[in-house]
Amino acid sequence: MVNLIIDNTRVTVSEGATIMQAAKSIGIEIPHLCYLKDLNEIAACRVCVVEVEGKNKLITACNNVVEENMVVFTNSPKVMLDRMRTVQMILSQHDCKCATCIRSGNCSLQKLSNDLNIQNILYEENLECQAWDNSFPLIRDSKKCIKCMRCIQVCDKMQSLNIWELEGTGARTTVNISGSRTIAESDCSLCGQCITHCPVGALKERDDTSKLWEAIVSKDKVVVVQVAPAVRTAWGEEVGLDLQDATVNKIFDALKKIGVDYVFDTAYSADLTIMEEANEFLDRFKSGELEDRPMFTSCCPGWLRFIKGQYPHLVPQLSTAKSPMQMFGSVMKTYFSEQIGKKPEDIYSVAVMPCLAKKGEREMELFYVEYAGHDTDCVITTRELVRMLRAAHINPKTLKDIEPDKLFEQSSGAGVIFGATGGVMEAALRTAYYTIVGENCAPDAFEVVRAESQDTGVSEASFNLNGIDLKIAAVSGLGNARRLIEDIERGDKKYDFVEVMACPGGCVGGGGQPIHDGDELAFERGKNLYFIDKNAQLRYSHENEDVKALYENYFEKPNSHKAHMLLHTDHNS
Ligand code: HC0
Ligand code: SF4
Repeated sequence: MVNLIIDNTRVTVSEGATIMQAAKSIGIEIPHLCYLKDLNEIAACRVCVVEVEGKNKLITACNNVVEENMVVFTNSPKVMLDRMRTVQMILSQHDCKCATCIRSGNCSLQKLSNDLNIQNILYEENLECQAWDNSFPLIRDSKKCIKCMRCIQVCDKMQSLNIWELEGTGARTTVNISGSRTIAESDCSLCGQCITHCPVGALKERDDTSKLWEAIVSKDKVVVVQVAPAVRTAWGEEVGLDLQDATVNKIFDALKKIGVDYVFDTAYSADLTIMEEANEFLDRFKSGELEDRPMFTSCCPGWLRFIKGQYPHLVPQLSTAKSPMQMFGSVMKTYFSEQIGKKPEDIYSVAVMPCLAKKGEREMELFYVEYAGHDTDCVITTRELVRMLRAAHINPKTLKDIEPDKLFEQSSGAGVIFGATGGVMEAALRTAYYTIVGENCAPDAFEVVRAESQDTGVSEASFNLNGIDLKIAAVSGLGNARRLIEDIERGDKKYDFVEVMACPGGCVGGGGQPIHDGDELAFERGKNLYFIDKNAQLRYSHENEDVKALYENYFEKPNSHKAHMLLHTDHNS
């Protein structure tokens, strides 16, 4: 252990701890912009400088380790003056139009300059504006970039995709797409992790809220909205509701209040997906098709972009099931439109998702059905939903819990846990067990596939179901997925069924979720989905009465010809 004094307080920490960690252990948050634990410890911004007795120069707290008997000052006049000058230099190269910035109120640079009482920008440089394709779901504003390098490190180290690189030198240094490509030409998975780790407004999602407002205003459109599992556990963070109050049922009420016609829970179509995917898995498993390589889940569009770009030869291993979002869109434009006496093209199908890649997924031609347009017409993120509610001055405290609309009212806890890593696998195993054994397993029989933290990013397990041995894995984060695939390809690992989610922790940690600079909330949010599952009346997808009715009235049975036409897809095309 190492003993030192920080701001006149004695502190004892483990050897190798940084000054920043030591200060944090006694409740002192040293300001910083670029630091991200284990990802970005390069002291690029120099905001975290501290004074150390006996040293002439200030040193950075994020990457200097503690020494025995060190005496550190984090807020001496010398430190604060230096920090102020540094922030003024950063502001001189930053587009400070806060009133129209998406991150206003949630910007680390804005907070820091307010805290340091900076009221003037001393030098204003002519900022260069890089060209950008604003039709792409991920948008970068080079004038707001503060060159903290977080996006580069997150994309390289966490997602293993190396989309960003540093270009230019000196004051002209900036971040751009690597290899002189445009973002659309790059292999970007659209996971959005670079956005949620950006301390300012340099990266953001394409805002699609005006399209949705137009559809709501239009008299010709019936606006039908589905809300994804992971949205319910995060939207409250943005509107100031406690976890137990921030229900999906209040989101339904809010959507109705802004003029939406029908509201549904994507957890319903997650149950439908399980019926298709679990049966597909058992068919492919029994046929011997999975002897060499596993079947991979297909519901995470960031993962789909990744496998198609990085491992195209593995695409045939994907489940052919569309994602719950796309299945619901397809059902809305066919069965549902028939039931309410409308034409498919009259339906405007919207999905509220924690995810940017879902914006890309809805545009993929492979989901396009000529007569009805795309399965999903518009995807907005959790952040966009909250912005819409704010614009409509909806007071979250006045919202009531209302049920989803008729035909698709029921959903199971198995559908809800789709939003957390391992959830799709666990839900599928509950139904696969029933199909093989003929009775239900205990609802938590497969809880070992749940992940408590991102320590390894992979959960694996083996089960014997009535004499059938199954080896499965669930992985989140694309860097972890790449390591797992390499293990499989080398023959070091063998699985029958693998779930992959692009974002650490699964959709709960999605790139469209509320941003809390530096705090990773994915696993806390995931626990909430498991809590909802535990308290749900229905815990098995195959017991969903509204899903059963859809088969009776429309699809006949899982994997029927009609189900294949509308609920499955060919990922090779
Ligand atoms: Fe997900 Fe989904 S679980 S991908 O993370 O499968 O975005 O929440 O909606 O489609 O259900 C996201 C979340 C979904 C889909 C579901 C799946
Ligand atoms: Fe990299 Fe994901 Fe950002 Fe794309 S969205 S650049 S893959 S971190």
